[in-house]
Amino acid sequence: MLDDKLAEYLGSTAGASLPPVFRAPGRKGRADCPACGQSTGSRVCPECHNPLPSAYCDSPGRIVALVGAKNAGKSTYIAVLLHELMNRVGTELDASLVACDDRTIERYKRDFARPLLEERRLLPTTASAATSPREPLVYLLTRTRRARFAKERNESLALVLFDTAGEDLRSREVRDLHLRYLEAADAVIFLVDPLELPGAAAGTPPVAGDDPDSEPINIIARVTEALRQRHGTRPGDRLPVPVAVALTKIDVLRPEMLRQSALHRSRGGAGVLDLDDRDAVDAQVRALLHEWQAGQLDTYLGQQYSEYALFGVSALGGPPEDGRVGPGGVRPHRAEDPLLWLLHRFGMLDGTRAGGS
Ligand SMILES: Nc1nc2c(ncn2[C@@H]2O[C@H](COP(=O)(O)OP(=O)(O)O)[C@@H](O)[C@H]2O)c(=O)[nH]1
Ligand SMILES: [Mg+2]
Repeated sequence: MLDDKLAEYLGSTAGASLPPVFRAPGRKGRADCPACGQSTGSRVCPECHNPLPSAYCDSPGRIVALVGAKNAGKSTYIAVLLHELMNRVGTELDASLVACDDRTIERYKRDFARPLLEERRLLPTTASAATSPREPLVYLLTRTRRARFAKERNESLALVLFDTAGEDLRSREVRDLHLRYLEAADAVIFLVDPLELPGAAAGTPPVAGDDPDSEPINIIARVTEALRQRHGTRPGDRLPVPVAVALTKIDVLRPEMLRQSALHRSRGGAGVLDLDDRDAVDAQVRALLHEWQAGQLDTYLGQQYSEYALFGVSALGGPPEDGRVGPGGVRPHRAEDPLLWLLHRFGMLDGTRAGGS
């Protein structure tokens, strides 16, 4: 039957049909309908009536919001990051990544993996949440840890990935109805296209022109505002939410700039976070931001967040050609770095330094 709350969220009655919604303690993941007595394992959000993932993904969840201007590379990055986690990086970390609901499986295949990884087509621009409500991708990441003198144990993390277009953040209406999760984010991955920074394009004007809403500092300021609402911090206090800021598409940067640099090297893959490498990349990206007249972004993050880290990634590994992935295929470079850092922050990945701990 038609569900009014879901219809309101979707902005249409199409697809807004649901069995009756009722409140229940939901222990063991099931409950009986008070009206007809039928038992159900389906759960919906009490606010918007959107379906929730099954109970096995319940705890402990971390919401990672992925934010960036239009064209920053968000969708491409999500496609590649998830694929890396399910394959190479998953193997390295002894981690499995499993979708928590059928919609996630279906959407990942249809909107991300099939077009980009199989058909090698660039992804279409993400529609605004106002016209097509955004559903998150929800995964359970489970890591087996082997400590030298302790028993093997599994640690799990529900990873909730939202792909948010920067332009959605300017409308309070859209923010209130569709982007409430931003307030609840446990971590933010903020993607910045270096070619949009004034100094990086070297002569060519940034593609977005002078739309202030697509400027990285304005987008991160909107997110900061949302986070402050939940945390209730005073303006002078730093927010405790870790923020990973990644320059995307670093394959387009002039090669002489990257040669023999930390960013250019590959990360040594050993199932730990190499803290020396982390420091080197962080310093290099900071230097690039300042060189490209985006030092303000660095300063702002330092003022607002107690923990933020800078990254440089390439999801594709090379420039696309004619609307398609380049001839070498998708060859990600350091795409997993921001997530590894977050896992380290969440206590799920050890950090090491060359000189011992
Ligand atoms: N050279 C290069 N281009 C990229 C990369 N990732 C994305 N792009 C380009 O950036 C465009 C926008 O990417 P998309 O993921 O759709 O951005 P979104 O709007 O933030 O979701 C794509 O069409 C690609 O042409 C990358 O790693 N390298
Ligand atoms: Mg997109």
